Amino acid sequence: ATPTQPRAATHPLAIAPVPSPPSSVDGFVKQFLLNLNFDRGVALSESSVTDQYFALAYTVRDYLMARWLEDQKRQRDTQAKGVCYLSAEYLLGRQLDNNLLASRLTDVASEAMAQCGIDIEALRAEEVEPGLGNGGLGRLAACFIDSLATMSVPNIGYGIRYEYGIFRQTFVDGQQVEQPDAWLTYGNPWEFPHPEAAQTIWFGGYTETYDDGGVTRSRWIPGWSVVAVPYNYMVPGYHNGRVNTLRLWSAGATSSFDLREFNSGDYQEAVRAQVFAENISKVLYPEDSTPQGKELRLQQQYFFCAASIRDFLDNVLPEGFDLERLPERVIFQLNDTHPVIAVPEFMRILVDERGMEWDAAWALTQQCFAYTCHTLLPEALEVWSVDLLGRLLPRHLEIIYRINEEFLLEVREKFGDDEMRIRNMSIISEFPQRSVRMAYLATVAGAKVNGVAELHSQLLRDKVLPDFSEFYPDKFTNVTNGVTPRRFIRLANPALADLITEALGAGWTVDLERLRGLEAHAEDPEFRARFAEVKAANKRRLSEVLWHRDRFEVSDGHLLDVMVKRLHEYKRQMLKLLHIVTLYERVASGRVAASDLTPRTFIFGAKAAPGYDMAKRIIHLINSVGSVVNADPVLEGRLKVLFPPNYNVTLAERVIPAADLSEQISLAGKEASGTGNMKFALNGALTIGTDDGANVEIRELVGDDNFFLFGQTEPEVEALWARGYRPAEFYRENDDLRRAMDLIASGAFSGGDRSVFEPIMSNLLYDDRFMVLADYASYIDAQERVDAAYQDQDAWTRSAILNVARCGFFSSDRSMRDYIDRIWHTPPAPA
Ligand code: F58
Repeated sequence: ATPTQPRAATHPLAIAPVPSPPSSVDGFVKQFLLNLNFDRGVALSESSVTDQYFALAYTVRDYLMARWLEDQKRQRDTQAKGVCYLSAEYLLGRQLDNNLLASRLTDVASEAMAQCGIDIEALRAEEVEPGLGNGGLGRLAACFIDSLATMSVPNIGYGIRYEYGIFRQTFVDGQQVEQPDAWLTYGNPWEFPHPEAAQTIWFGGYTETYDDGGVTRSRWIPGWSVVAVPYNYMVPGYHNGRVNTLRLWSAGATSSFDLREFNSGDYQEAVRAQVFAENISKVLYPEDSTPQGKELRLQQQYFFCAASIRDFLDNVLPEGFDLERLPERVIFQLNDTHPVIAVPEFMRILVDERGMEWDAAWALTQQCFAYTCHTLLPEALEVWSVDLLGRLLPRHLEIIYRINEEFLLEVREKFGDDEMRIRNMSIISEFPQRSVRMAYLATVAGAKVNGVAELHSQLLRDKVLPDFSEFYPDKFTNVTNGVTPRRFIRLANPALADLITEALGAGWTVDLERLRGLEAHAEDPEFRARFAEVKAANKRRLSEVLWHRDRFEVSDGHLLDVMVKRLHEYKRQMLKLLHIVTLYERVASGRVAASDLTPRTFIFGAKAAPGYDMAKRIIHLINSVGSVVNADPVLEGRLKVLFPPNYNVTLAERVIPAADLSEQISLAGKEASGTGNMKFALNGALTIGTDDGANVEIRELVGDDNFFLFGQTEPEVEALWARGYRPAEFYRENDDLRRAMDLIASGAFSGGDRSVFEPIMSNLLYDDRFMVLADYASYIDAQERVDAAYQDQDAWTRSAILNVARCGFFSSDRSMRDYIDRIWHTPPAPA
């Protein structure tokens, strides 16, 4: 186990952490060379870029180390209430720059590297980003732990150290091909493994009842186990000297397991056990919304939850801690349903292992957990078949049954024997097979349930969990998402950050509402000119990146129109594509002169879940349209479609600051929040968007004049479904739409082959679950307003500045304050 009580110190230097090296260039150079020599085992003259990157990373770590150790000690000493964030995903992005920024070492490090004759840019480029998440949900977790550290809130982020993160996307003939993301190949300088603190995690087996002094109790006799090895990561606060911890678990074989096999001489079998165990943390499931119900995924979930709960109870809490006081000490925040299995695990520990009465344990659980929901799509709500759950975690299934039984009794007490309602609210659903509804379990167990934007939270109450919100009227709340201004303004857009600091002074990075001060500057022509120059410079920078990366060229003077997010039908990349094909078709057919087009470059970035057929076809179509449009001289180079493969956090940091127009065009009522929308607005892009997710709040803040709204509202969508939606009617009645779809269907983008994209076209015509055709006319109309607005560059820039000025609300620091006020009730840590 981790030593929680430090041994008595004898040497004077041993009573406190070794102090940080001096923050001078000389001090930095010296430390860097020490690391290069002693940790990498090379001399500077012989070192590779990889060696240099590692030594630089170690050096940055060295500066953070004393603070990290102090914070861990402080947390042990004060036992202040903290947040355990349980998340299966953390989409961290590169660490080097962020950690330099947090520790105020950016300039010192550049100068030190220069003195060593090293280009620090090359070292930056050497870092492989940890892609331990799929998209919004994982990136949100990364923003949140950054904000908590910056706000000095004690926090441990718990998750999984996947050996392979989100797949690398490549295109072969325009089609997505997935490659494994072997991000650990060269090692990882940012992690601290603690194999000595490994825990055994049990699975399978059976339960039995036994007599405990006259009471019949149940206990679990598990069948097999793996070990969970913690890897710690530093999470430094921005300029506040705080360093929190992210603890990710890696799976391995238990030694008893392979020893037994080894002794019996079956070496093959011993190795098989090893491989089997390591599988659990081998790879991130690349699903973006539809959980597949795979056994390994449930193993992953239980693996990290069990390790985390036990780690907290055994290693973070002091020995002999009175569990009755746990709610004063911790809140476990469940990032979606993926960690909900922590609930029955917590109950099992309290009741079976610590001998607590069920009711007392349940009362604690209902104070110590809270649940964040990130979706509205019914197919995205996780369920686990009772078969599978019972096989893997038989005792947990019993516990879930009992939770459900007692919950349904309460429901009966309140609503009477309304069997329909009972069936609807049961944690166990009976069709199509008996399964556990994880969102219901989370809702019953959690002290609070929150959605991630106002509209989403309201729909969650009214549409997804209406019976529950009636039963628990005070449980439901909203916390609108946010993004960290450190990574997404300071690091991603240094030119804008400098301009803001010049206008407003320092301090806005941790108090983003101060951006309001830019409103006045929006009226200053000189400021507008400088803001426009920043945007232009960011476009040039992006252009270099895309040239270097993909040999793409971004033409000067184009409106940069960007849609980057996971590929999903509800997000409607198809709507964007129909706009592009419409513009092309108008010119190709001679109805519009190329010279009348507003020059635009469209940038897509999107990964499709490997098993999501329609999404992959849409990727193929985007690439195919791009090939034709980019090559057709009829357009005189006025439209360009660029789809750089493998969109990730690193690319986002280059694309977002360059964008003029942000595409947030999901069908109303489908996107829970979106966070890309916030990043774009904060970097001075204007949004074209539907009344969905956090777009609603963005528009309210920036004002209708600075936002291109289109499409049906959520109630209008509902009404159209109720009337009967027939997409083919929209096709027949809209000439532009018909021509665009006919052009695709004709094989114009598939070398004459009409079959390739037929499934997309017939889906749109006869099904169109996400009402692409219904919103098409309104979208095209809004795009025409965009074109018109872009003619007046100065007015556009003014709008862009107002977007930045009015979006300070979307800092994840504010999200954290809302969680603290509405859910966690953690006091700020003493300075
Ligand atoms: C996203 N969900 C929402 N899920 O779609 C987005 O609106 C929201 O802004 C964001 O969460 C943060 O709240 C999301 O990213 C996943 O990626 C899951 C991964 C695991 C399988 C199920 C989907």
